[in-house]
Amino acid sequence: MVVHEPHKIKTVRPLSFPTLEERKKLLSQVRFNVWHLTPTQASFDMCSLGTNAMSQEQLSGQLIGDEAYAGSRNFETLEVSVRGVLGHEYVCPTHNVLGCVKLVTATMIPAGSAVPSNARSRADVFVPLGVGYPDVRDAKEQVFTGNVDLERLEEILKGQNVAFVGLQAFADGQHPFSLKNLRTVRALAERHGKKVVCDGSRIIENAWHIQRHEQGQADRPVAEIVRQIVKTTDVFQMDGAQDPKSNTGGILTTDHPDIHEKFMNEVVVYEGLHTYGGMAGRTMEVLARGLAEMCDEAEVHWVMSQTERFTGRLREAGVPLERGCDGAYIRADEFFPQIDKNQQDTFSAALYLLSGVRATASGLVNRNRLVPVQIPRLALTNEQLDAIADAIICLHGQRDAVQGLRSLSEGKWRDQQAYNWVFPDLAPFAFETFPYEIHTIERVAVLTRGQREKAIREAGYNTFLLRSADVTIDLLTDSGTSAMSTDQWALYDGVRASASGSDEHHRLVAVLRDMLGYEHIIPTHQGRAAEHIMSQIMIKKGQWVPGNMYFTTTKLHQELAGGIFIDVIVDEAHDTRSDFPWKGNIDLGKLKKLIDEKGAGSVAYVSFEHSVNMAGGQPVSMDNMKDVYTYCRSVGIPVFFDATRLAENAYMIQKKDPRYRGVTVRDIIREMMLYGDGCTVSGKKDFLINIGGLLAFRDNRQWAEEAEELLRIYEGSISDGGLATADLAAMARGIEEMADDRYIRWRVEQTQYLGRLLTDLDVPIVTPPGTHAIFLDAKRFLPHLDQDEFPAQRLAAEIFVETGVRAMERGNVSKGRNPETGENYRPALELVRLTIPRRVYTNDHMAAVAEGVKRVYDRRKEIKGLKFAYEPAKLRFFQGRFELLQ
Ligand code: P70
Repeated sequence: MVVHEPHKIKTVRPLSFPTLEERKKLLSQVRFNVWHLTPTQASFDMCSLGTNAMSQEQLSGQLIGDEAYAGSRNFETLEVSVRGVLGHEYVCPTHNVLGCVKLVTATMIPAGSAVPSNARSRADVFVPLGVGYPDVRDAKEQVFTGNVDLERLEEILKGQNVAFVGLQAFADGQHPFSLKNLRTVRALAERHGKKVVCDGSRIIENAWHIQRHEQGQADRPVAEIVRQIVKTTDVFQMDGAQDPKSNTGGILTTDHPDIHEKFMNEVVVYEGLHTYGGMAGRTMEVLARGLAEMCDEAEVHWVMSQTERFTGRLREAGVPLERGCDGAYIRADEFFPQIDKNQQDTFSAALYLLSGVRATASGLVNRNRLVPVQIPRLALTNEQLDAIADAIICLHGQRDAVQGLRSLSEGKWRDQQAYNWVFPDLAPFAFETFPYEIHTIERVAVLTRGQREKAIREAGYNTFLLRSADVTIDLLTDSGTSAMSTDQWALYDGVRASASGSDEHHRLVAVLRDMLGYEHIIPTHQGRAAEHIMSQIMIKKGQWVPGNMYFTTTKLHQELAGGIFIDVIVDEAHDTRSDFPWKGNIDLGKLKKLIDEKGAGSVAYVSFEHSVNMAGGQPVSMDNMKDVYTYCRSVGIPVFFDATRLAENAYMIQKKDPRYRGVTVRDIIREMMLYGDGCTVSGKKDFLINIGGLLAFRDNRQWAEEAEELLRIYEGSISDGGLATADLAAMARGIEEMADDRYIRWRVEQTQYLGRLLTDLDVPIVTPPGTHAIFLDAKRFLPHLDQDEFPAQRLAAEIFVETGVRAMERGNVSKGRNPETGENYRPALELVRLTIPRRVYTNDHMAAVAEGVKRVYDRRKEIKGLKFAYEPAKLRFFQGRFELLQ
């Protein structure tokens, strides 16, 4: 079974991909020490400290810091989390783990004493303070390499003046201990009257290793193992920026009231008061929520599976590395055997030069020979990690071409190093991945099959009536379901709201004029509002409205205005097996015939949809837009686009029309829009927003004025169309983002990927795959069912039961009954739509969807049809309920 994230993406942060020339320039600016680069100068920044994606619940904690100096509520939340998750009674907050170390040093390490430890990384701190720091790690142990050599510890306990035994969970990021060893160490320390102090910043990774590899632990949840580890120590400390996924903060916990008392008395000297300890109130809240979430079994397994996959891929390719709890720790000296100095920083510089990936050693210069390539928790997809591994493998293949960095000045710490370098001539490497990192996630439901059967039965076998909370992967629609970017959020939050003119409105107008080349920009609250106004001002009763296949809301408003919709799409659009690349095209012959027959005066306008939804997300060619417009201009009929999915259509032109291969999507959009007189848009799709729409006209002032007249009555003011000012801000930014070539390519190619997976599995789908959705052909999927047994409706329900994936019926149920005959329409297309939200799901989700649909396909013969239990008169697909046919 395909493993996928137990969550979906809530907010994305755009990545930057500097060119080779930019990378060369930046490298020389930082004297070839990548430590000094910034994340926006890198493609991927491989560091796991404070870089994790949060859950939306955790992020929301950021907004409820009470920021009280004393007795803050956030501290109380933190206490509850610590007691609940870690099991210790007392907690002392600190600004980060160094704050913990400082308090422990001040209160628990008398001058001249030593701290035997299984970790080396704290030598940076202890050695300068004059604390003895003997290594007691068991070098012979193979699996639990962080275990303590008990004989050696006993020797030290007897011989030296020991302050306490200092342990680290997953010591130095590479060495986990076992529960058994930990318990023995504690007993040994106790016999010598010493305490055990443990840094558990990476306790989750250690607990996972115990569950995986220690005898008798396989069936225990991570949460239980975590608690047991903590309870086995006397003092436990954590860096908030590690497992609790905060951006900073620290905690020091214990069950000993006397030790806690000492911490409280010291914390005021170094950190802050004992109820905030150098953390902002919001940080305590984020940390507390992160603690409460960090043992989530599904999340732990997902994070660890990513680490295993990443290191496995590198190891298989022969890259010399050590296991890291959070990534691969590259053995730089073995990576570059021909180089005798500065191998670590040479690796960092060469990897950045090749790919823009930043990975760097930190701390003291001569600590070890490793470069950690750490995975920020939950922030990257497997597709990205595979590509990052490939960059390292690609560098490894060209390692002989790399010369070592030459030191200009040598310091004690890594950030003090500066070098000279001769750029190696490397074969180029380019990323073709999801161009974002994950900023926030939302957990998804994981139900048992039995629970899903119950849920769909209660929903009357109608996926519209399912609760979102019961859905694992929601492919009902791409409408309003996009993940916003951090840039959109920043503008959204920074807005100055207004019920009249606003800066955001001006900005939106400017962005749209530039993107579309249209003069008159009228925001609406969503697409159907724009369709309503467009239809009302442009259609006279009894006029024809030819279009390339209908869309439900569009057609409805044309009819409400007294128009008659007529379909003039090419015939190929109705053939689910045709491979014609431009199935969204208007058949110019059909259009001319209509106008010849009815006369130009009886046609209101041509309704021209980009990337035609009901045909399967099928694009229109540039030539077709040009031809239709040329003809319509000659007979005086306006052309209005439904430009809801204009960027997706533009990408298809870039991909399939060789003349546009090198042209940016932005320029293609602008040319497309030239061949029309105006447009309506549901902004909830390509505009990357959760609400919003648009009505626009190229240059006809009179239409615009008439539209604004209706806008004021039905929608809101002419400067907001009924949208919040904040939504205008998000929309303006979303429009810029939709035309980013990397984004739109990834977006449409993800849909194509799902299509390919399904065709490779012989599942019948509409070909070629569209831009926003894959349509399953229910007639071919369930050929034994009559169309009045609603095969698409049943198939959508069955897919939910099998996989937790929610799809949408687009067939006999949606089309309804013929009011004259009372019979079902039995349309040519009987489809199930798997619609892909933008920036929300990863390719692993897509693979899981394909695999699940295939399982349904394999048992298709046992699937029976449905009959209505309740059938509403209008738009019956929304509220209708069904029963299984026996
Ligand atoms: C979908 C959504 C909306 C849509 C569209 C095109 C090409 C206009 C609109 C309306 C939502 C939907 C709507 C009706 C029935 C089922 C689903 N399509 N033009 O899932 O825009 O929703 O903003 O008013 O696709 O396909 P709006």
